[in-house]
Amino acid sequence: MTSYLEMCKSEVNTFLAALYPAQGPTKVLYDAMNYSLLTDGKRLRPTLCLATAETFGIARNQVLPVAVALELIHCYSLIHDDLPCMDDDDLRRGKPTNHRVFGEAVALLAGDALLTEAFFQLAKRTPGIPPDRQLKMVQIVAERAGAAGMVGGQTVDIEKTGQGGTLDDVAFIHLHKTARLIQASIELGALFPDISEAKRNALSVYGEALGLAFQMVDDVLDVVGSAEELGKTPGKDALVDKLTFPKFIGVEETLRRAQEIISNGQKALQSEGITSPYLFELQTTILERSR
Ligand code: GRG
Repeated sequence: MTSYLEMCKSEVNTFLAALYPAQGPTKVLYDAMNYSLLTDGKRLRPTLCLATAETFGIARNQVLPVAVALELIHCYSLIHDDLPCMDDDDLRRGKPTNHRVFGEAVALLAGDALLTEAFFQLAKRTPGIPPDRQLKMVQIVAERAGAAGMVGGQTVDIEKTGQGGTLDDVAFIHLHKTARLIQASIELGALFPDISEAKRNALSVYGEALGLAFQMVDDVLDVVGSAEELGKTPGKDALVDKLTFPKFIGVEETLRRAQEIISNGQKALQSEGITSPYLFELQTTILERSR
C-alpha cells in the first residue's frame, strides 16, 4: 500500500518537475536548479504542510504551490551548504553536489534563484485564503528561514564547529538551522483552514518539536554512519568535530530525548483536540527513519 508520505512525495515531485522548463540564455541556471530540485529528496517539509492542511479537510492541490515553496528553500540551503566556503561536500542525495557539476558561481546563483522563487510561489494568490493569512505565510517563511532562523543557525554552526561548543550551542543550532523550517511547514499548513489561534499555536509547538526530533535522529544516523565507515562501534566519540547531540549525551540518550520532545509536542495537539493520522504517520517516519 502506498504510504501518505509516498503519495505526497509523488505529487510534490510532479509539481516540481513542471516548474522550471530550461531554455534560452539562462538555460544553465535552470539546469542547475532542476539538477538539485529533481533529485530524490524525502520532500518532508512540503509533505508536513500538506498533511497539516489536510488534517482540517483542505485539498492537497490547493496547498501544493505553498508547500513546494518550502522545498525550494530547503533545496537552496542544501546547495549553499555544500559549497566550498561552507561544508565543501562532493555528494548530496547520492549524486555529485551542484557546484561539482555546474561550478561554484552557477551553484551559488541556482541557490539564490530557488530562494527567490520560493517567495514568488508564496505570493501567488491562493483562492479561498484571505490575503492577510497569505501575507502571514510570507512573513513566517522569511522569519523561520532568515537571520532569526535557518541562516542564523547556520552562522552559529560555522562559528562554533571546531571550537568545541556546548550542548546549549547544539540545541540552539538544531532549533534554528533545522527545526524552524520544519515548524514553518506545519505553521503554513495551519493557515489554510479556518481554525482558532489556539489550534495554530498548538500546531506550531508540535512543529518545533518535530523539527528538533528530526535533527536529533539525523545526528544519530550521522554518528552511526560515521562509526560504520570507520569500523567502530557507534558511540560518544564517533564524531569529534561536528556539533551533535550524541557527541555530548550519547546515542541512547539522544533518542530518548527525541521521543520525549515529540511526546510533549503531541500533548500540545491533544490539549486542542487535534488528532491527525497524516501527521502521526510522518512523526513515526521521522523517529524511525534510516536515511
Ligand atoms: C543558508 C547556506 C545556508 C544553509 C542553511 C539547512 C542548512 C543551513 C544546511 C543544510 C545542511 C544540513 C545538514 C542541515 C540540517 C538539516 C538536514 C538534516 C537537512 C537534510 O534534510 P533532509 O534529510 O534531506 O530532509 P532530503 O535530501 O531528504 O531533502
